[in-house]
Amino acid sequence: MQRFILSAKLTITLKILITLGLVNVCQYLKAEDGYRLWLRYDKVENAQQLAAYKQSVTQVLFSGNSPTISAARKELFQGLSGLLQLQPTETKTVSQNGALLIGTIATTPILSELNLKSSLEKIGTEGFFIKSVKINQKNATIITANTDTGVLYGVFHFLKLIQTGQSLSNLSIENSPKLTHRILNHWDNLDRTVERGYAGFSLWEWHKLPDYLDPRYTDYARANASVGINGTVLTNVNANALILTPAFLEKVKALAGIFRPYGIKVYLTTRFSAPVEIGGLKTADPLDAEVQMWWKKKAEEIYTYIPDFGGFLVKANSEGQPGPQNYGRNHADGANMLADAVASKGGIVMWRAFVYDDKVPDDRAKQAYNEFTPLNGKFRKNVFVQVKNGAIDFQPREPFHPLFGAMPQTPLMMEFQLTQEYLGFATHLAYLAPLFKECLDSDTYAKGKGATVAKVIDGSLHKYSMSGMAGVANIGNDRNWTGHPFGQANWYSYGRLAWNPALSAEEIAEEWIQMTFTNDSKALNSIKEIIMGSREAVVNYMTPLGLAHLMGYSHHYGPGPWVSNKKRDDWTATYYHKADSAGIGFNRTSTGSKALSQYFPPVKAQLENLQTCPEKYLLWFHHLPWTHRMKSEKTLWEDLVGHYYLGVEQVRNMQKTWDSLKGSIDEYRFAQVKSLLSIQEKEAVLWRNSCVLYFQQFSKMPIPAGYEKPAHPLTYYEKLEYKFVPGN
Ligand code: GCV
Repeated sequence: MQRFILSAKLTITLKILITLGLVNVCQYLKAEDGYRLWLRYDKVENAQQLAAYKQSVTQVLFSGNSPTISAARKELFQGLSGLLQLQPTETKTVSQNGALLIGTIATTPILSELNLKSSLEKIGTEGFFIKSVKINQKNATIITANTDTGVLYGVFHFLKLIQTGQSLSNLSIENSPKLTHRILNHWDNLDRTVERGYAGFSLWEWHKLPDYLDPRYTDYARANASVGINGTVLTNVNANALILTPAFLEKVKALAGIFRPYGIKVYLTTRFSAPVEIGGLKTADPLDAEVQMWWKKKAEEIYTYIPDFGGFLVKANSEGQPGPQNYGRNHADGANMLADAVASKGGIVMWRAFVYDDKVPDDRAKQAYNEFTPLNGKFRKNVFVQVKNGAIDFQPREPFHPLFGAMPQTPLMMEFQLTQEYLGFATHLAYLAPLFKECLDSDTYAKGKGATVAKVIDGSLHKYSMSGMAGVANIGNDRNWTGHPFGQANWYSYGRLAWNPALSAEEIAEEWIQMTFTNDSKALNSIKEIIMGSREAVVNYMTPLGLAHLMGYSHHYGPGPWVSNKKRDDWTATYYHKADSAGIGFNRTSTGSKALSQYFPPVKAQLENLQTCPEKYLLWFHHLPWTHRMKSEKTLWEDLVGHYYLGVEQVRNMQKTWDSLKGSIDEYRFAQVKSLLSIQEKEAVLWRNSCVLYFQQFSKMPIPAGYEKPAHPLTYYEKLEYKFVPGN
C-alpha cells in the first residue's frame, strides 16, 4: 500500500514537472550528448539512398577469427544495424547480388581467384582495398588487406562511405597510411589530473585498473582505429617514475589488452631519473653500465607484461625535467641508452626536441635547433626526435620549426597539440586542421623547392626508415570526450592527417561534419563556414601579425600582454612582443637574434625581406615602428587594431551562423555550442580590449574611429585574476 502511494506520488510529481516543461523525459533520454563522436551510425535519412545501400549489402562473408577480426565484425554489424537498420545474414558462399566479403587474402580463399596480388603489394601492412567485383556472376564488394588491422581500417572506411552518403557501386579504393607511427600523447598524470587538459579528468582509472575495465576504453580504441591512430602514450611527458613499477604495469597491461585488437600499441613516458627514484641506483648517467643494465632489465620486465609494448616518449632537460645533461651527456647519449633497452623487442624511443633554458643567453626560438642539429645521425635507428610544429610552443600561429629539413639522418616526428592550451582551451571553437596544414605544407627548401614539412615527416625527403606524427590529446572523461563538441574535430583531423598529410582541412571538415552532425547540405555548409574560419578568428583576437605568447602567466588562460618580471624571462609576454615606444615585434633577422639563419637560404631570404615576409609572420621576425606601412596602406598600429577587432567580428559572425542552424541539428548540441560561443565572444572581447589598450601605451595612437571603445581602462584588465584555471 505504502509502495503504491509512493509511486502514485512520484507519477503525479513527474506529470507536474513535465507539464511545467521542467523535465522533458524523452528529450533527456535521447539527448545527443556527443558521446558517440563521429561513429553515430544513425539511420540514413534519404530513402532512395537507403534502398540502394540495402541492395549492396544483402549478405556478409566474414573470414578470420582473430580479436581484430571480431572487432571489425562487431563494428560492421553495429554500423549496418544503425545506418541501414538491417542485420545482414552471414553466409559462406556468394549466392545473391550485394554480397560483402571481408577478410585478409590469407583467410579468404575466394579472393585468391581475383588476381589482387599487385594491389595488395601496394597497400603494405596497414592499408586496405575495397573493390566492387563479380563473384559467381553476382555483384559483390570486397574489403581486404594484408593484415587483420588493415581489414579493420577497411571496415571503418566502408562505413564512412555510407555515413557520408557516397555510392557503394563501382568501388575501387586502395588506401594506406603515409606515416608509420600515428600516436596520441596523453599528458595524463597518475592522479588523473591532465596537464593542459580541459575535458575533465584522465580516462585512465588507475585506481580501479586492472580489475574494472570501463567500456569507454573500447570506445576510445574504436574512435582511434576509425581514423588510423595506431599508438597511444598513456602518461604525461612530465613523467612519474611509478608508472614503471609492477603495480602500474599490471594496469597498463590491461589497457594494452583492450587496445591491441584495434591495432593500437601502448607507449609510456619515462622519467630519466627512474633508476635513482625507483631503482635505488646512485646515478642515472646514461653512460654508466649499471644504469644501462637497469633500463635493459626494466624493458625486459615491461615486455613480460606487454609483449608488443611500443616504447618510450621522453622529455629530458626541459622545464625542470631530469635528463642526460645532468650528467654532462647529450641528448643522443640519453636516447640511445633507452633505444638499446627496447631495440631487441622492436620498441622505439621518441625523444622530444622541446628544450630551452633561460640560462642560455640566446633567443628561445633558436635553442632546440642549436642543441639537436649537431646530433644529426648520432641517434640509434629506433629513435625519433619529436619536434613541435613551431619553435616556441603551440601558439595560435607559428612559422614551421627550423629543425624540419635540418636533420636528414635522424627521423623527425611531428608533434601537434590538439588540446587548445593557447587557443581558448575547450571553451573556444578553433578547428586546428588549417594550423596543421599550414605547417605541413610549408616549404623547408631543404633539398630545393618542394621539400615540404610533410615530406620531411613522411620520410620521403630523406628516406627515413620510420615516420611519425604525435598529437597531444584533448581527451578527458567529459561525456563528449573533448569538452567542446568541436574539439572532436581536432582529434579526428589529427588522425586523418597522420594517415595522409596531403588531405585538405576542408575535406576532413566535411566528412567530420557529415558523420558528427548532419548530411543536410545547407547545414553542412554553415557548419563548415564556421569551422574553417575559426582558427584565424582566434589568431586575430589573440596574437595577430606574428605575435605570440601573450597569455596569462602559468595557467595560460586569458590575455596577459603585460606579464613580465617572472622567475624566467622566457615565460613572460614582454620577452616575446618587445613593445616599446619605437615599435613592436621580435627582431630575429641578421640585425637581431639571427634565428632566421637557421632556415634554408630561400626561406631566410623571403622572411628577412619586409617586402616578401608574409604579414601573418611579420612580428615574429621583425621589430617594426608603429608607423610602418602595411600592404593595406594602413600603419602597423591601425592594422594591428584592425585584426583584433576583426577577430571579435568573426566570432560574432560564427554566432549568427550557428543561430541559423536552430532546428537543423539536435537541440542538445545546438544549445551547448551556442553557450560556448557566447563565452568565446566575451573572451574575444577581453583579449581584444586588453591587448589593444596595452599596446596603445606604447604606440600612443588612437583606436581608429568607428570601432567600439573598450568598456574599461587598461588597469581594469590588468587586475583581473583567475583562480583554479583548469589544466594547470
Ligand atoms: C607537459 C608547455 C606547457 C607545459 C608542457 C610543455 C611541454 O610549456 O605549458 O605544460 O608540459 O609545454 O610540451 O613539455
